[in-house]
Amino acid sequence: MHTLPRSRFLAAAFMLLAAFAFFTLNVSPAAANTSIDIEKHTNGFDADTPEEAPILQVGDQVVWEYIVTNTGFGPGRGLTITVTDDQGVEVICTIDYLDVGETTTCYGYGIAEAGLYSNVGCVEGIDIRDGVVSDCDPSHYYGETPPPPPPSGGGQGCTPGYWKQEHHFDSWIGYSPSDSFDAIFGVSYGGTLAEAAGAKGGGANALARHAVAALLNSATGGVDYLYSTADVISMVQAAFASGDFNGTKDLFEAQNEMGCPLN
Ligand SMILES: [Ca+2]
Repeated sequence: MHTLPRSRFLAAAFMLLAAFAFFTLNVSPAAANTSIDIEKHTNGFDADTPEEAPILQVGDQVVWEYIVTNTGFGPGRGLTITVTDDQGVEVICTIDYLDVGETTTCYGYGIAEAGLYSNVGCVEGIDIRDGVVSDCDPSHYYGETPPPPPPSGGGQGCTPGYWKQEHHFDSWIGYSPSDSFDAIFGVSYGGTLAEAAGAKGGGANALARHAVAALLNSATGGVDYLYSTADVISMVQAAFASGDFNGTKDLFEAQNEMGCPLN
């Protein structure tokens, strides 16, 4: 068996190492450049930090973009690229092939939740030659709870004198001049709504005409009326039950004379 002197063996081993290093560093320069990039956006904002988070209203649609760029990865032999989201957002993405220098965008969808929301999109590429490369990028939004709608302040009302006129009957919404007053309000008074609107005198008659005006003011979208239709009906029922017509009449009258926006 032929054996090399120890010094020649070491020299050969060194040559092999040098050759390996040469091939690793020079013959496969692509390995050093291998990379893939992902930029994740929320509703168009990169928003990498919480400070950059766009403000959304709770319930708004959220669109996440996962923008993947092949910045120098793989010749494409057995290339696979997958995109995931750390919060479990379903990433809609089909990357059959992504050449070096090419970019594609994947999408995820959600509904804005309250408070600061953060998720991270990650891409992983696997190639026969280059192995595994990956990149991750976060984005944020802040979900703001919309303020409740301001309570209807009222401030408008049309008078019985307006509503009783026949040429204003086209402003009646939801009720007809010929409807029975008693059927609508659930009381015993008599006559139609139109007759009640034109009733003269005090007591029950004064309440009846203002009740009809209040009812019609509450039912039309054209008048910003203080009371709802349900309020008006229950107030009328309470007045008839108690016999105190004047107190309720005064309340309606104050609102019915606030100013009529209808023509
Ligand atoms: Ca980002």
